[in-house]
Formats: sequence, C-alpha cells, structure tokens
Amino acid sequence: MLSTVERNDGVATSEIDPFSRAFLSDPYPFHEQLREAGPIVRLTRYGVWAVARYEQVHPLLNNWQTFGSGGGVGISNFHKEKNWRPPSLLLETDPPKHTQTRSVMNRVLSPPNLKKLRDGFYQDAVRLLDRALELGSFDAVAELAQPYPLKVFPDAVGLAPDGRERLLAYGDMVFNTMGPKNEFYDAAMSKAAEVMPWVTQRCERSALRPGSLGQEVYKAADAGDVTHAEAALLVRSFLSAGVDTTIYALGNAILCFASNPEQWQRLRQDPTKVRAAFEEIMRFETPFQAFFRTTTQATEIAGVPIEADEKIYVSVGAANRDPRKWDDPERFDITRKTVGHVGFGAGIHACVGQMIARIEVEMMLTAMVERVASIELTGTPERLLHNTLRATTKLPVRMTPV
Ligand code: QZP
Repeated sequence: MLSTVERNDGVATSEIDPFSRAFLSDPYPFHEQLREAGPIVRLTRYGVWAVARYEQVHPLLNNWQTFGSGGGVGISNFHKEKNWRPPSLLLETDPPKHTQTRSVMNRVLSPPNLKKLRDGFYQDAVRLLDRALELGSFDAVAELAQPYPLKVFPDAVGLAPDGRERLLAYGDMVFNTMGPKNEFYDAAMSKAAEVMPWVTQRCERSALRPGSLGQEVYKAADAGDVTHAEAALLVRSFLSAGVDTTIYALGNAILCFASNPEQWQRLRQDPTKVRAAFEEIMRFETPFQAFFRTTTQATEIAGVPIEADEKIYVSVGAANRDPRKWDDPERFDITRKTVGHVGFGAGIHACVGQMIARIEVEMMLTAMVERVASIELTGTPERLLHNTLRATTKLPVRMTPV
C-alpha cells in the first residue's frame, strides 16, 4: 500500500509513482489520492513536487514567469541533463523566444488557413467511416481513430504519403520520454535511430507540399520572423504534437460514446452539440494527462516554499476531474459546462493546434452523427500504458447505420 503522509514541517508527501503500471492503467484513484493529500505534494519516488487540484494547476499554468518551460516539460531537467533532441522552440522555450515562435505558429494556424481544411477533413472522415460501417463490427482505433488523423494532419502540414507510420514511432518517443527512464521510455527510444533522420528530412522545406501549413512556416522565415533553421524545428513541432494527441482524443471520444450510449443519442438529437461534446471528452478523458514545469526562482505554492530549479508535476487530468471544481466529475455529460477545462493546457503555452484538433474531431463526429444510429462495445477496450498519454489501443465496436 502506498502511503501519503505529512512531513513534520506539514508538507504532504506521497510514494505514488505516476509512471508505474498501476497508476497508468487506472490513474483516477491515484489522482484522487494526490488531490486529497494536499494542494501540493512531494513525490518521494522522484524528488519532485506535484499539483493535482484545479485551484493550483490553473494559476500555475498562467504563471510562466515562475513556472518555466525552458527546463523541459518532462521529468528530466534540461538545465541539468541534455535532452535527446534539440529543445522545441515552442513547448520547451520561455519568452522572449517563445513569444516570437508562438506568433509565427498562431499566424500559420489562423482561422482562415484552417477553414480551408474543413471540407477535405470531412470527406476523409466520411470515406473512412463508410468503409468501417460496411464491416459493421470493427476496431475503431484501427479503422477510424488512427488512420484519419494520420491522413488529414500530415496532408495539411504538407508531408508526402509514404512512411507516415514513422510519425507514430516518433510521437511515442516525444511523449514517453517526458516520463522517467522506465520501460516505456526505453521501448519508445528503441526506434530512434530509424525514425529521427526521417523526421529531420521531412521537416525540410523541399519535402513539404506547396500551399501547406509547413510551407507557411518557411514563408514566415522568408519574411524574417524566424530563421530557416528555426522554421525546420517549428515544422518538427507539428509532427511532434499533432498526431498522437488527436489519434488518442478521437479514440477516447468513440470510447466515451460507446460506454455512454445515452450520450450518443443526445448528440444525435442535437448535432450542434458536437463541439461541446468534444470539450467534455477533453475534460473527461484528457489525452495528454500531465506534464512538468520548472521553477525559475524560489517561490511558494499554498504556503509551501519551493526552491528554484525544482520540477513540478502538473496533472491536468486530475484537475479536470477535481470535485472542488466540477459537479459529479466522473460523469461523462456532453451538456455540462466545460469552460475552464485544462485539457489543452492554459496560459501562453495553451495548445496552439487546438483549433485544428477541434476541426478534425468535429468533422469525424459530424460524419458519425449523420450515419451512426448506435455504437456498442463488442469486447474489452485495451488501454495504452504510456508515460503521459491516456488512450485506447483497441476498441472493438459495432456501429449500426441509421
Ligand atoms: C508535443 C513540440 C501535448 C503537448 C505537449 C504536445 C506537444 C507540443 C509541442 C511539441 C511536442 O514542440 O515539440
């Protein structure tokens, strides 16, 4: 039994290991223990701090001055240990550099640029869904959740069709290495030698289709907003951030509806709720569950003194189910008010791709609402064990056409 105890200075400590198999296979009881232990908890297993209550998570994300990203957003501290890849100019960077790169990405991902993608996304969703519906019973991960983002997103970025399965291996590296050097970390990195040269090559300007989002980043470099070398790294951010996250969000979406059939019927009765439903999915089954910040100076949280250059585990997954913030948080309810959920983060690092993610999921859910009368599970879903992502790897369902 893991213990959560108070130190003699009144600070809560816990032996919980957020990267253990037990935690990752069912995080929610552990989230509760972390939230209940106190507003900030020392994780003795790793010598890091943890916040899991909404009341601490949200303001922390809005204070980049004290809770920096330049030390990396995984458990390893880039100030003390070199990372396996050059740091991201967005995710793992603080202002003023971050302000510059973020404004380039904001412009590339502007509403008019994204609007152009909607119809194509919808058509790809319909094509994949119609094929799946012919099967009747199928694995919703293999038929929908995985192939759809893997098609539409790299298309939008401007990648050629070949070799895209490497993006999955790459995403696995990016996200599993935010955890400690455990079995998941090692398994992900075993593919590095094969994958990294490919990723680097695909970020080059010459590899990107004219008119694509990737080319837009290089145009910003032509305009002098970033260097051409930085543009390549910003394209890498697309490939790092935009594949696994949406695949798993979509898998979680289908799982939520398969397990809550009355919610699917509600959505069918009012298809204008597709957007709202996705926000509830992001709250209820947050795909990217937790990340770290590094203190840039000595500070305090809820009266607990924290030294400079300390790692803090920030559980957005736990904050999104904090009963102090949400009524009946364990209930999946597409009609609830989800404003304030931290599934896309918050503050200056809030997901820059959230609008494209929303369009992807919205187009698939819309195609489904039009075509699918009911969704039932025909077997037990298989959960992914992963250092930072919560997802399903197998989702056997039957979808009955309207
Ligand atoms: C991953 C990068 C959920 C986020 C941590 C996803 C993410 C965002 C950016 C990058 C990677 O810039 O490499």
